[in-house]
This record gives sequence, C-alpha cells and structure tokens, in this order.
Amino acid sequence: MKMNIDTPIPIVDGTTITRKEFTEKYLKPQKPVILRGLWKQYPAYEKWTMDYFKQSMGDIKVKLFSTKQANPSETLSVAHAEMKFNEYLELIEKEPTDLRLFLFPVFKHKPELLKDFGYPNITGRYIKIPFMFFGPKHSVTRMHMDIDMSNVFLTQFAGKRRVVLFPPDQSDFLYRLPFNVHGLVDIDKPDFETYPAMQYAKGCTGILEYGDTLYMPSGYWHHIEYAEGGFGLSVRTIGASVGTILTGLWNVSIQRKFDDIMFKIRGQKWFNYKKQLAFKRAEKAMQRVKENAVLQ
Ligand SMILES: O=C(O)CCC(=O)C(=O)O
Repeated sequence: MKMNIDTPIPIVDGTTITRKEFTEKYLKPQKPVILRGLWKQYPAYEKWTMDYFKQSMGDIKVKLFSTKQANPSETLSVAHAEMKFNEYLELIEKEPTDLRLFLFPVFKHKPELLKDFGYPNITGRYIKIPFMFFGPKHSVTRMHMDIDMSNVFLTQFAGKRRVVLFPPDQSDFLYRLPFNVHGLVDIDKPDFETYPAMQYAKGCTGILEYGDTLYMPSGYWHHIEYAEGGFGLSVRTIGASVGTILTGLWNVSIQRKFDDIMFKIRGQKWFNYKKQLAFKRAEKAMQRVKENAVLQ
C-alpha cells in the first residue's frame, strides 16, 4: 500500500502571472501552486546566498532545534543547541546534522535586509513579519498546519525542499491531534496497520528549487523535507474568509494556551485522551468513505 501523494503541485511562471489570474485560479479556490521566479523582481533573489549570510551576520548566536528529538506532544519552545550563525551555515553545507533553525527573525538582527525585497503584487493583505528557515540535507519539518490559518508564501533561496501538502479537509485521515496542529502519522514511513485511515488521505507533492515560491493556502497540512541543505523565507497573508481569520485568532489566543495548560496538569493522560479522539475521528471519516462508496 502507498500513500496517495503523487499528484504534482502545479508550477506556473511567477514572473508573468497576473493578480487576477492568481486570485481566480489559486487564491479564491484555495489551491496550492509553485510560482517560479516570483522574487526575481527583488535584489534578495541574487544577493541572499549562504556566503552573504555568513559574512554579514555570521557572529550572531542562533538557537537550534533537533528534528530527531521532536515529540508530537510538545510545541517547539525549548532549543536543543546554540552556536554562531556562520558555524551553523557551514555545518549544514558540509556535514550531516539534524539541527534546524526555525522561524528565524533574521530581520531583527539585520533590519537592512528588509530593503532587499518587497511584497509581491499578486495578492494583498500581507502580515509584514517575514521569517526564515534553515535546514540541513534530509532534515524534516514534521507535518503540521499553521496555527494562525494564514496563507503562506515560501520562497527558496538555496538548496531544495520536497513539500507534501494535504488540504484541511483531510485532517481526520491524518489523525490530527485535537487542540493541536500536528497529526500522528509519519507520511514517509506510513504505518497503515496502526493508522488505516491514512490510505484515504489525498495529498500532492512538489520540489521547491532556487527561486520558487510555494503558495500554501490557509489550513493546509505541510510536510517538508530538505532534499538539499538550504534556506528559505516565508511571508503570510491574512486568511481568505472571516471564518478562517476567526479560527486563526481562536487557535493562537485560546486553543494553544488551553492545550499547554492541560498538558501541564494532566501530562501523558491529556496526550492519550487526544490520541483517542484522533482515532475516533479517523474511524468516522473512514466510515463516511465506505458509505459514500456504497451509495455510488
Ligand atoms: O521550511 C521549513 O522548515 C518549514 C516551513 C514552514 O513550516 C512554514 O513556513 O510554515
């Protein structure tokens, strides 16, 4: 058995796509797309290389997270290592490591970088807080959906990332943990015996290369693997509907805090309860698929 993830994410020319076309074909229907060369219009496109970051801000200390130590019951709040930025960049270019640099607020350290780019006119309502992500070859960002329910634009500057996406309506098949943005399944090592609903999940895959920008609509699940060590930048826009915006606000302000408090009070028991709920929902979702098949 194999997961249904081979549908390719469409690739379009990001240098010629119009705002109207992007809105009609991708933003309104909330469909992902790779916009090739969208950032060619900005100096960052050529300027931001590994060497540039090593030379211009190599001395700052960065907090790193181990992907191996990641646990679905934890949020990413405790760093596993710290080193100088240039040492880290050298590490991810040369040696195997599982240390990642997530949500790096590079612009706090070097605000001049903000002059190297703008916000592409193919859409509006940007949340102007860009973040950068750095990772070594084979590192994986475990599957999750973004808690704030924003639309995400991920641009690749060095290396390659393999991205597997699932629309929000596939959550139950991925054993989404309630009150959380992670699922229980590992799509690279699918365990259909433990998680039989996985076989019904429908996703799509794309490879992000230098200069590609992935548009990921709000609520999309994403599993990201660094096929080569490298880095990228993400910017966000406000969710497409009032419902999505309110869900994002709820998730950030109440749901996450509630989950943290419950985990502090009840520990593993709370996690087990959430797992049970995820299995129940997956069971129901499978039942619905079977009933629909009988009706057809
Ligand atoms: O590239 C990565 O490691 C993660 C990017 C991501 O998950 C995001 O921008 O939401």
